[in-house]
Amino acid sequence: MTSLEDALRPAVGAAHVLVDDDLRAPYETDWTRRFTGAARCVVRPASTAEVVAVVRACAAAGAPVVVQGGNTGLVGAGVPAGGEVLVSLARLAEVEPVDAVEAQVTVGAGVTLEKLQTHARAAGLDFGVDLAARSSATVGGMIATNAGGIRVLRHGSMRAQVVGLEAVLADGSVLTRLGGLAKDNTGYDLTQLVAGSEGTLAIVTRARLRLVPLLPARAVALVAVAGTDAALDLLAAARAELATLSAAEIFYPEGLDLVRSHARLPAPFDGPAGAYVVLECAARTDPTDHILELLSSCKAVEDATVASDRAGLERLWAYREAHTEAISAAGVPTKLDVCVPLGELTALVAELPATVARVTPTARVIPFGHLNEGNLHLNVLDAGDRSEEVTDAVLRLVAAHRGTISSEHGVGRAKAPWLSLSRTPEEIGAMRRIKAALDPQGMLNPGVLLPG
Ligand code: 2HG
Ligand code: ZN
Repeated sequence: MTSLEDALRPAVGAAHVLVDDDLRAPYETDWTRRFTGAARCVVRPASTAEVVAVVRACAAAGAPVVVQGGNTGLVGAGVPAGGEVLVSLARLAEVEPVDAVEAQVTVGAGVTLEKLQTHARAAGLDFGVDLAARSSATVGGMIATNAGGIRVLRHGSMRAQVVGLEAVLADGSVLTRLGGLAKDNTGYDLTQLVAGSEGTLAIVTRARLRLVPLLPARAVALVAVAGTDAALDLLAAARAELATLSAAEIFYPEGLDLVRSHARLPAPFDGPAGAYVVLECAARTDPTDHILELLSSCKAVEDATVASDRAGLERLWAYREAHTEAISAAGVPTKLDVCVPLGELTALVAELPATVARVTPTARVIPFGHLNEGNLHLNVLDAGDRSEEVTDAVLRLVAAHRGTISSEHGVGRAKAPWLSLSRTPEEIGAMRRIKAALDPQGMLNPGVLLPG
């Protein structure tokens, strides 16, 4: 009798079935170091046909699989819970030539965001989603989680960029829809069903992506404001007056302190502020004047610094983008990623410290995120063994403010027990029926998204 590993070796090549502990290890712990589990083995297919062979072999052996892209996920969806075959899509890294007329491109699931951006820009276009993990995050994982990032304000989330995909179902059959037609009303939208399904319905192997105009002239303002309310006043003015607005982000003094000591950055302003907003404009020609005009007329602005050269843009963005790394350097955070209506944001931020302190006085919350969407990343440090209780308390607070328990990182294993705070029993029932229809054996990413 042959083992599953013996069936996998001819499917992908013996060098790409990793069984030894030290070879598997880099794939088995997530970026935050919070989620970790032993894989039965790691398999690295290089084509859709190889993914099909892997899925068929695993299905025949009754072996569940967990799918991994760049391993930058933050909800424990891309690392094993224990014993699954880990399918890494990193080798599906082919990029096809940009179709300039359609403004589309077809790429493999393992292509990193950075490679996609470079490829699109070389053709005079750009990709609509951008995020801090760009050098590692891959297209397949970004589709699976419906990733958001800093340009949702201008171009929408990942789903809005995906015009078609190729994906392998749990029985090894392949959905191929890479034609990229702008209009196509021929039944269920399987592409959008798979997008955001966190690897539970199908394994994305290739994607047809929409591209956007390249806007090479950018101006960024880092603005000190009194607090969340003032940040929202500034956002309202920016939305009303800046046709070129491409990002509006927020962070607070707690995060700034961590970032400054981790990245050794100077204080951006002479005095302290209640909150900090990053506004970015992007256009064909320098949009600095637009930003300066807004800053001089908006009463919420207490202090501001503006840049439009490459080094200056990087310097100002670093205060916001270095949050994740700075927080991780300070400990293993409990990561929450929530979204509330903008009218609830001030109350949520104000109530967070007491909510967390009621669970454990040692814990501290570092909020930051995407102001335009009301999407806050709530990173909790020093929760000790009370991480679950902190999660429960904060997610209930968010639900009470009409928010969602997952905004752009996905539900994964981390948030699955709280799914009912954001979705009705009827919705969860419908999701379960779809899952059962497409993956009756429960092969793909078990335990992810749908509570067990
Ligand atoms: C970001 O916006 C990412 O920087 C990561 O979504 C958020 O580390 C986090 O919690
Ligand atoms: Zn984010």
